[in-house]
Amino acid sequence: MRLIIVSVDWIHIKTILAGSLGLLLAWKMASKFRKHKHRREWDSVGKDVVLLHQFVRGKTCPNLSPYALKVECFLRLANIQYKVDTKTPFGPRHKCPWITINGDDLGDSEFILDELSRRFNVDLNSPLDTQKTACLEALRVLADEHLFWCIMTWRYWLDGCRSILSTQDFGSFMNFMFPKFMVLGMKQRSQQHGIGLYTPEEIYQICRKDCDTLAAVLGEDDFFGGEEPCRTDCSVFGQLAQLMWNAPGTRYQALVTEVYPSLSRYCLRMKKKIYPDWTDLLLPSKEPSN
Ligand SMILES: N[C@@H](CCC(=O)N[C@@H](CS)C(=O)NCC(=O)O)C(=O)O
Repeated sequence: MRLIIVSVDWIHIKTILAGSLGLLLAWKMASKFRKHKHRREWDSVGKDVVLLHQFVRGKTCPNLSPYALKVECFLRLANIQYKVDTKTPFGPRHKCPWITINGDDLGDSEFILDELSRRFNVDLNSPLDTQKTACLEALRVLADEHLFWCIMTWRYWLDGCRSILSTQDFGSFMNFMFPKFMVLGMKQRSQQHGIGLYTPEEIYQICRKDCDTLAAVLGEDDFFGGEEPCRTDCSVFGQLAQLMWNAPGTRYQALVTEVYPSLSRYCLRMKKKIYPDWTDLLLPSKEPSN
């Protein structure tokens, strides 16, 4: 009798193992097939056409990722033909944005701008002298690597994702789930980074100081590049646009609209110059947009 039970159990185990293996194989084949399908789609955009992989458009600003806006601004300023994919926003290093060009996948906004400048022989900083270019590179680092952390720490942790959800259209399931993993995730990441060890007031003051610096460097100029936007403008605009359009009714938005109004005028100037189709790009919204 005991022997029969043992052999029946063994049959069960074998069936379960075979089933799991079958499922694993099917899943692997499906993901391989999906990758091939994506690859075919990505490579079909045409020679020298950039495919920009990024998050879906928002209701008040074309993207919630400052780096996606940065790359898109660059593509537009450099007159590089591009298309947008929002189905696969995460690429190399699991970051957004990334691009595909002529079959090559490239990640990291700064590396992307370097590579596109090389391939298309464009230099948005060409009118600037070496010293000005170097100072603007320092400002770019302030925007991409410092201001970014203030904004993200506030947006996803301190603000509990409230403002950002009001400017996006994620659907009710994601509206419910998003804060559940983002708040804790951002808290951990910003604490590991260091900025999350400050109080909310200190983080606001750090953000304010960055805006103070940006406003001082901009001065009376139209753009950071002077009369025309340069490469740094893409980075700075990407970050400031998050305060201007993706933080409605908050003191973070007021940093550009009230404390440093020259920055909101700058954002509007960039919007007008680079995004004449801004409103068409946005998702339908009941909120009035600037
Ligand atoms: N240094 C990267 C940063 C990109 C980045 O951090 N993107 C964010 C979205 S704004 C992202 O993908 N975050 C997902 C994650 O870090 O897990 C760049 O310049 O592209």
